Amino acid sequence: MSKVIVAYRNKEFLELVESLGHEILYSIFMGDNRNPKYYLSKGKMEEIREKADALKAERVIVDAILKSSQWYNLENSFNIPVDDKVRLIIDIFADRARSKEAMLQVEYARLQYEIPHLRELVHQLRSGEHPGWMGGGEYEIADYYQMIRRKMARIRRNIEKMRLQREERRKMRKKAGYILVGIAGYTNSGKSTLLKALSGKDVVIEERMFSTLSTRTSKIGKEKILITDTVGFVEDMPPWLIKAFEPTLEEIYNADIVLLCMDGSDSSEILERKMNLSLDILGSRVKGKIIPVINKLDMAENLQEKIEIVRRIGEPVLISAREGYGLEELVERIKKEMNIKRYCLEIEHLDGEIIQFIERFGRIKKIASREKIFVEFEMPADKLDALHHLLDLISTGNSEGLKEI
Ligand SMILES: Nc1nc2c(ncn2[C@@H]2O[C@H](COP(=O)(O)OP(=O)(O)OP(=O)(O)O)[C@@H](O)[C@H]2O)c(=O)[nH]1
Ligand SMILES: [Mg+2]
Repeated sequence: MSKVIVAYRNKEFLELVESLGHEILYSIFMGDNRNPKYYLSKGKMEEIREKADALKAERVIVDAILKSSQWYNLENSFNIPVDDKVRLIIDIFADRARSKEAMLQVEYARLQYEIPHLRELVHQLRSGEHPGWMGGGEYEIADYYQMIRRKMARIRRNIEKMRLQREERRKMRKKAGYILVGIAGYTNSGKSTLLKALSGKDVVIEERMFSTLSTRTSKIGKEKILITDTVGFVEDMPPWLIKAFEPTLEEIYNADIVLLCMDGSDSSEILERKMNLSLDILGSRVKGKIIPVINKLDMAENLQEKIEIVRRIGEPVLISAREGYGLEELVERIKKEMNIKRYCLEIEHLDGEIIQFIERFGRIKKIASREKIFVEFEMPADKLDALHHLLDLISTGNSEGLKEI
């Protein structure tokens, strides 16, 4: 990675830069003064140029979404590569991508990012400001541009294929009676830690942003619940970049329950900002219920204030995914939201079909046989009518032995 100079608006941006492994030689707060041609003000430009020379910086990173003309002007002025926030996020994604799907999505985003920059280069060449720049010049860039377009179309087809497979898989899981739970939230809020704590499986957890890009689905213990981890959110992600990861987010949009994981160790103000941002991204597309979860309780100060903020979207469940605190309550809450109830069935003869039905949609807790057979089980309440029907179909009056407990 590179030795960089960073112009930032938000301290969080420095973390983002460091999480990619860059060495920050110097950072400068941007303030509100802007020169539209460069985005940065003249004074800041001067300061950066001086520091870049003195410290031998290899790259300048700007906490903004630059117009391609601004990017071009900055590179020309500094004479070293300039990255904006979008470019940085794409680089981080590229670094973290492990699955084939994530790699394709990152590649797509990268190409999409390049297009306006290429247009800018062509524009500059045509206007004659840079005769002969890049050797072959204009035509070479035009060819390259066509190639990118073709490549993007190919990737899009591949991603669409994977999306359909994913949809099919989701349908099968639903048919098999699973409740689908998705974990959403800001990057580094502890989503993967939560998945691991609930499922006991190994997942990548790191003290850096965007450690997870692709989804991973696990079962919660013996419950009929499947839980999926997803890519984290961050401020200022342009809509097209979020769209590149849409197939992954579909796991969230189509889940029965979405756990909105929040970092309780953030200040109330930051927690609120991140919560609002997450809700903006999830928007109206979430079909299931959102359960707000405040994580990192072990490090949370002013908890009451944070609970009040989060109550706006629902009563939060308080957990520490790392310390394993509050996880049972969370599972209970999921069941409650799904209206999973506990029943007892008292029956003369337990038919295989009945067992199959209960196991498909619920979970048997206890079977005891005295004169009759007693089955205690949990099941979503909306399956009750169907079970009644099945019981009576097997033997009239059978369903009288079925009670909620
Ligand atoms: N103190 C404390 N730290 C936690 C807790 N849960 C997670 N962490 C830490 O928070 C950091 C991020 O955790 P991850 O689970 O990787 O976060 P994530 O939301 O999956 O992040 P991305 O995949 O980057 O979006 C790690 O260093 C975890 O150890 C917790 O309950 N308490
Ligand atoms: Mg993760």
